[in-house]
Amino acid sequence: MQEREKSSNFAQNTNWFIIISMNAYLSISDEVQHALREGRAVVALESTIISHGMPYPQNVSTALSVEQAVRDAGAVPATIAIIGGKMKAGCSKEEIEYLGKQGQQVTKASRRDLPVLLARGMDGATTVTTTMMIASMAGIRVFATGGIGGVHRGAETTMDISADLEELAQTPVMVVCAGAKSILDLGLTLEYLETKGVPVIGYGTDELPAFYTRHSGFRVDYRIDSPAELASVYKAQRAAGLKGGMLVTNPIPEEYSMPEDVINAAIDKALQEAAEKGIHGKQTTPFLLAKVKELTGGDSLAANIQLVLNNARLAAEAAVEMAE
Ligand code: PSU
Ligand code: MN
Repeated sequence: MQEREKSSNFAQNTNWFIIISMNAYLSISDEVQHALREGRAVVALESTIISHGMPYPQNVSTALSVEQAVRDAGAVPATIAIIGGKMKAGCSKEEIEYLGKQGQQVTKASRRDLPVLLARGMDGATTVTTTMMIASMAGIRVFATGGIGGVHRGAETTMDISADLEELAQTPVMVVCAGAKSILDLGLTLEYLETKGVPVIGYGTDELPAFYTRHSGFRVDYRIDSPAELASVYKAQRAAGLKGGMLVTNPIPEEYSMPEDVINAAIDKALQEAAEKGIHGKQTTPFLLAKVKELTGGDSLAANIQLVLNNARLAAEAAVEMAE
């Protein structure tokens, strides 16, 4: 039995090595490669949150403390981005600093952007979609972020639905987030995820958290209270041959959550301004995020930083359970 396990591990590792060495556009850092080869816990982290989600220099310091939080919980962080036309799993400190300084100058890279960015040797900050894709290519199973994209308010006419939802439906990565901001239509976002067959888990809660606040009024499919059970659900999904990932929504810690009326007023104002200015397409989410931040001052940034750290810790704990 043990021999059999050993040889199937060997076969898996060999397959993994062949797959990653076949992709000329994929570049995995030495540390991440070693961890994966030894079957240790690895947590993917996205880079659009660095370039488009927070101002410099807080974006860089946050990205580095998030990596540290993953390490403190016993896993190896892999910040993902596109640098010089390579899909990087495991950015260096210098690369994180570079993306943070470039800010909105870097292309926000979704699935449809990859072929051109790679062929032209360009840089790109990865969204939830492309971070999941690259994590999966590298063999990383868990990913921590702040908030995901979803169905925008008014999508029944604009058809603005984030590619993040499609990716969750097809790519086998567990995404740990703090729910979604109510710049989106949260009810429609849940409906869409249901249609696409994506399990939505509340961590320690029956309610979908709304990023800055712990409550949205919408129920999630399942409540799970331990990293071990998160890992077992992910493993069952794989063992049963099911496609797609899963969404873990982890509420912001009470002490950092924001007053609902303050945040909702800011969101309403941001949506109104976006409509007046005719903001659309890939600019919508970064515009709304920046406006909300501007309207709520430093408070929302502080909350944002804390919830990402909280998600990184949980993702690392789940990854450690998976590796055992
Ligand atoms: N929502 C947030 N913070 C973010 C994003 C969304 O609260 O940083 C970013 C993520 O990278 C997400 C992307 O994948 O925006 C979604 O963009 P769009 O709505 O254009 O798909
Ligand atoms: Mn969109």
